[in-house]
Amino acid sequence: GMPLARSLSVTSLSGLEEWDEEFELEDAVLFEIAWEVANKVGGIYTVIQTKARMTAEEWGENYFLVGPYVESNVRTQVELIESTNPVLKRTIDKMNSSGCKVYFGRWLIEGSPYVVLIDVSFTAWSLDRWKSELWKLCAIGVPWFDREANDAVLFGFLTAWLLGEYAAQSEEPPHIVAHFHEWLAGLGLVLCRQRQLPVATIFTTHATLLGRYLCAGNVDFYNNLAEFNVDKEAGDRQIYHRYCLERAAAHCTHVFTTVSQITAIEAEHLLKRKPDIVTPNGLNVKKFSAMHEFQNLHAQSKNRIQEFVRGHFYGNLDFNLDKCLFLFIAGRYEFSNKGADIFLEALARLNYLLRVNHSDVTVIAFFIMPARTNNFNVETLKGQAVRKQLWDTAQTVKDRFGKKLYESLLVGQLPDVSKMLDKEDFTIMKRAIFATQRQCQPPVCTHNMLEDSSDPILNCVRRIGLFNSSADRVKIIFHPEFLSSTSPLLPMDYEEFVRGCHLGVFPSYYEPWGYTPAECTVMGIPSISTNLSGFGCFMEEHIADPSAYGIYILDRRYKDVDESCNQLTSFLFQFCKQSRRQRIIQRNRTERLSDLLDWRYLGRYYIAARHMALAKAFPDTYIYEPHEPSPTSGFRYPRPASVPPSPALSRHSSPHHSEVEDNEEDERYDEDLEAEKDRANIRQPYNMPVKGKAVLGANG
Ligand code: U2F
Ligand code: UDP
Ligand code: G6P
Repeated sequence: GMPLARSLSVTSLSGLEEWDEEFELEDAVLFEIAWEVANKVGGIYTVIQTKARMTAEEWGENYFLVGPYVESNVRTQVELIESTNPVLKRTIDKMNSSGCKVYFGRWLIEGSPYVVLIDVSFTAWSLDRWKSELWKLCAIGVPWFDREANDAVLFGFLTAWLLGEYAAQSEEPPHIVAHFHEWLAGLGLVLCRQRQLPVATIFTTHATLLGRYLCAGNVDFYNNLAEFNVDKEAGDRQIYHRYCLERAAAHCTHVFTTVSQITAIEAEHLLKRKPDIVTPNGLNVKKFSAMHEFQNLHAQSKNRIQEFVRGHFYGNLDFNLDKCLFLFIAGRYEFSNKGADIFLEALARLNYLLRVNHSDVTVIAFFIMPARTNNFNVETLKGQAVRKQLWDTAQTVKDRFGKKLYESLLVGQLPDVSKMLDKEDFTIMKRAIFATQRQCQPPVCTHNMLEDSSDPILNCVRRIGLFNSSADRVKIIFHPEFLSSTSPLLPMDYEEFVRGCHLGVFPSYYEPWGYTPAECTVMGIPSISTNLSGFGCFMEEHIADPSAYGIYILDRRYKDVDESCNQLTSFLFQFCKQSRRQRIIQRNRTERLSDLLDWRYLGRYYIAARHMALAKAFPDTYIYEPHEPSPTSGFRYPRPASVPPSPALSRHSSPHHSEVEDNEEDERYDEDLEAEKDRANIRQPYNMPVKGKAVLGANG
């Protein structure tokens, strides 16, 4: 028979509560179904890819991810094999002999989980038949021109077919858990229920369709949540059929979950069902054996960003790169949902503050948001070419210099320094300098934009007038493409880039979770998020003094835009006033929060959701008893033992400060002591009032 899957017991995570689960999974099998399995589109890919190792450890041979077959993805990330599970093998063979194309393999990521990949276009001949079945069944009409919705129909019917066939091929009635993510995968769930398959279903939504659309428009979203006429709003935006698919999945499922409290409240109003449990997003945290390795990585990556900046600002390098701070915003290009609008406005105000205070700090703000482009622009490429040329020139002169030095030493003489550089050396250097003079200012945008005149970032930059001129203390670089280590311009992958920056800025208005600040945190890079993002609320709930840990949470809920913008400006200005030493200390604190975001800790919510679903679908076999109190309620990181690294309060801002600024041995020692004290505190966590179940809080 099949090996029994065992439940995982969550072991010690430096002070975080342990949680032993005594739940026998028996012979259950888990299918996790999403359009982003081995297929990177956005944040759901990150959820599935980072969670795989932990889920595979728990479910072993009984865990299968189900996604679309995309040839280019399979070529690079999947090893196709035969299924060793006889029931699944029969299932796939049967489908393949009935006009489907279903593949089986191992996804080559940590945990190497099994994947079942379905070629939806191969079965496109069934689309019309399935659409009319859908119409008869639940009166959802999918228009022919909506490509994504068509894919959702095909994927839905095919995944339900897979699960139904698996049940039919099993000798004994199986216990199947099927976890569906997002509306694109939701139809499979609806069909499982309608066909009364022996499947315990979970639906996780990572945002709501209506929420995304309403927020992107000009709507006071959070104050009107209860008021929206959902059908009309969906209809007005031509997404009524998608909305129906999403809402049907949310209502049909045994267990409904979403990624944060704030999205739970949104779902309750817009989808008309309260989630049963919140399943926050975790990460697969890498631990380095050397405590300070992440600090070294910061320094290395920062050097590479500095090289890029040297090229980009050639001819205008009149600022001190060592006093230059790198800020960035990254993600899907939703100008106001992601808060790029107030970031730009705050940068304009920061520029003013730094100028009137005669600050020697220069801020470079990177915008990494993909837009339609026609490749890199000439001026930007030229910058890097010029840098290379100057570098080569310096090397040439250095070699000539070295040779003369050597000759001189060979004859037993100290060199005559005034003769080490001759006329030719000067000519070479002058020529290089002449060739690199520049008439224009360093470009704001690295690419040729297809919609240059209507682009929201560029238009905002035009309005606030931040054009990278010498007088500006704040410079802007818009890179409208995701980063890649093969880029000729900035050859770094995203993770390396984040490590090299000083602060991630994510002032989102609509953000169900927000992986970007979480990723910063586990790499020890401070970030700004908001109390309208799932991540921000989660951190606020779990840390007594978030900003001391480099987690700045902007108030966008109780403040109007202008007030929020002022607060953001003040965060940025305070950050600019920190010394290097303070930044190092703060990064150490930020990194110490990693355990809180690790799947080894947050995975327990997914585990709970599965147990709830099994108990609901198979009450004779499974019983679910909720934890009392709920799994993570009450845990809080204490205020750091030493003074927060705010410039005004820090014990380090003594008059001798600048002399000791770079003495790192010293502060590492301090910081280790501090960490020791913090750990001691964590063992006796604050006694937080328990807010009932870890489901829906009252803070809406
Ligand atoms: C929702 O999805 P999103 O697609 O908006 O996801 P984000 O959380 O903003 O994550 C964006 C991902 O893109 C990655 C980055 C993140 O994993 O590392 N990325 C990249 O690969 N290269 C780059 O140059 C820049 C970014 C929802 F809106 C979010 O709130 C939820 O967090 C998410 C998952 O539940 O779903
Ligand atoms: N480097 C640089 N700019 C360039 C090319 C190289 O700053 O345009 C750096 C590179 O990152 C490396 C160093 O210069 O840190 C060169 O070291 P390498 O070992 O390649 O050469 P060496 O200095 O030993 O001749
Ligand atoms: C890390 C490195 C240090 C470096 C520092 C720079 O801590 O280990 O060697 O001095 O980063 O910090 P900064 O915030 O100025 O980039």
